[in-house]
Amino acid sequence: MKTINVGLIGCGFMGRTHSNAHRKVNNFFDLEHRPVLKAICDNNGEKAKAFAAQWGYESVETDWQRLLARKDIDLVDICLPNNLHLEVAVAAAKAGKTILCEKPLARDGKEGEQMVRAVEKAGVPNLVSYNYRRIPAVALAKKLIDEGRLGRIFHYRAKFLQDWTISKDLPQGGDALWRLDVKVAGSGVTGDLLAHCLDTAVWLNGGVAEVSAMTETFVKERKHQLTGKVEKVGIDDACAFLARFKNGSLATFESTRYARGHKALYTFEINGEHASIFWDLHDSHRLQYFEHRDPGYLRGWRSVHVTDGDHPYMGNWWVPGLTIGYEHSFVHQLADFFEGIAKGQPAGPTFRDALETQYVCDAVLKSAKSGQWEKVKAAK
Ligand code: SOE
Repeated sequence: MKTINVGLIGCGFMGRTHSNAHRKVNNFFDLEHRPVLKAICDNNGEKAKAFAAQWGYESVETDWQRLLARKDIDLVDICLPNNLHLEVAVAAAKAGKTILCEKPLARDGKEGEQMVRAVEKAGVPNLVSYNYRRIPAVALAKKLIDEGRLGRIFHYRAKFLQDWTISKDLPQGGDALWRLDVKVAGSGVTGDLLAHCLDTAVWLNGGVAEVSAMTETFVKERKHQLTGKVEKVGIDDACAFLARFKNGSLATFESTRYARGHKALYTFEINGEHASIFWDLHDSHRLQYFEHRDPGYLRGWRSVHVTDGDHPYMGNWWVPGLTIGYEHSFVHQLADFFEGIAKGQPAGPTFRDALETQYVCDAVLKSAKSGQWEKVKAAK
């Protein structure tokens, strides 16, 4: 078995999800590669040390450039805030490292383009962590669509609702709250949550041609955790947009961090000529499927419990009927990434695939400003 020495940068929530996946992947998937937790890097040395002890990293770095200079690091896992993705990924590509980068690819398409150029010039394997496409029920939706069961697609509908930023006393910026600081995050719910919806949507239903969007920032000023000053809030707290897919289907997307009672309500529905599919993250093992070609007296929404051995990924886990959860989507992502490397058939979304999502986000934010329909930049 070939070892892949991992240098992971960032000890936050995503650092944990990725570390957990590195630790588990070989227990459940038969792979040519085995990740070794070589180094954890965070500019806060104490935090990095504690993280290393908790997750079993062999060494600690406090400077990502030193990490990249290390010859014993094969894979750089970027779990940093969005404003650092560009610089770190470009340097990692130049250093010849394999790269796993947390979503979104970047703050905008311009940054994303530079990242795509860097990994393609260096010829290094690369993947962006849009984990929801690797939830078994979502992967089953992809299979059903690819089998042509839905026929012509008419509609796509997605939303991602949260409620954690409603308090006007919540500061912006710094650890855990950088998602509220536009300079760091690039945007609010558009880049953070709608990017997830878009990754799934483009994967399931193809490219988006044009969008018409509205955004709102409900709390206009917040204290900045790092400067201590009250500063203007530059992110979109909520965003809703209409879209036309290249295949002619119509779509609505909505996201907010102001939907009281909703913590992570990601749902999507796709309606075709013959069948429809609905999925809900809060009931993540269920795939709702309606098949119009069933005999009339039997027609109805089926609720498929996606836990059987022949369902995507599930044969690698327990026995039929037993569930897995959010964390496992990251394990699947790593298994697919390593399998792609072994077979020379890159798993998606590569940086280039994720650039397409970035272009849609750019068009959404542009449309919210212009008040016009905006075309999505064509991805090559
Ligand atoms: C934001 O609260 C967040 O953590 C996103 O950044 C993640 O990508 C999403 O999966 C859950 O919500």
